[in-house]
Amino acid sequence: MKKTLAVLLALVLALGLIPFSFAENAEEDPPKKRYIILALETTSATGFVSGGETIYTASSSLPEVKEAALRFLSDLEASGDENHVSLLTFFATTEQSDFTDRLDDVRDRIGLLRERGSEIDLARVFNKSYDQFEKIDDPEAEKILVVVTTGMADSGSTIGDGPFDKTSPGSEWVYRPSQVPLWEYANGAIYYANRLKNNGVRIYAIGMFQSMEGMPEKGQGVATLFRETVRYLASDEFSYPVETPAQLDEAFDEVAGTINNDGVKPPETFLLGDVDNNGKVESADARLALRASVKLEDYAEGGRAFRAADVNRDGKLGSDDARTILRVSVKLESFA
Ligand SMILES: [Ca+2]
Ligand SMILES: [Ca+2]
Repeated sequence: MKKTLAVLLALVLALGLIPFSFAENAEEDPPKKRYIILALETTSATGFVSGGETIYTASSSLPEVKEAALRFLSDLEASGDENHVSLLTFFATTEQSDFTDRLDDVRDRIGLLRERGSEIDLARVFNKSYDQFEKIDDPEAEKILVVVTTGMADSGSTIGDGPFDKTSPGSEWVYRPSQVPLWEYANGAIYYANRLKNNGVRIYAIGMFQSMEGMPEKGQGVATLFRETVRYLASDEFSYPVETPAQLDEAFDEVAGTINNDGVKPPETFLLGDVDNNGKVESADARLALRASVKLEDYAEGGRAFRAADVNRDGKLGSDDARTILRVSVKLESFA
């Protein structure tokens, strides 16, 4: 038996596909139909000036975001549901593609993204998404916005009323050219995000805070403002703060896992052996685990995918993990 499995694993790795499929649950739910806008901030570095001096420069995370977004699309595909995705990129303005179920087209667009702009009109993201969702006339379809943002807004709509005011953390920070406090822009974005939610759109917000990691004491208030903004933008508990690059993949994985699970956060953040996070342990997971064991997949240590793949929990991803996952997927074994 051992030998057969080794040969099968080798085949799987060599061909990149499963030569035959194993019988799965015959009773499957009918595929769900979802419209998903994936909104990515493309701004380059942002300088923070206090007392005439630049105290901190937050660098762009676009390269990491692109990579994680590509994985997010693969995670979505794992569900087998009907996903229509529109890519929206934003800085002082927005660019948006039509909804398409050809996710390869979306991948191509993501691949071409470059850092652009320095000002950020966050309210516009929600306004434009509102218009885009208005075009969908299928009342049954689920509408989802996944926004990846630093939580910063310094252009576009400003509103005095909202969750933030003169007493909020970081309220002394203004956008220099306009002298408008940043919290007024934040209120503007939150206002339009709420309008979207009230129209039945679920908003997942991934907060890119790793670029604020080295912010000195003086700037901590404004960093708090950005963090809180992301929480307000998201629907209920669907905000995902990212503090380290490795957490970015995790956040995208969790969002995809929750979307695939019809908007319900899976009780466990991962299922042992379910490397691709589609809720099932299948031969595809064994393939990913095997690829990870030879460094063809790069899973951050301690991350969700890593923990799901390390089924013998020895802190390493080896071919033995892949083998166990394959055996479990065909019910020759179960996890201890
Ligand atoms: Ca799986
Ligand atoms: Ca292991």
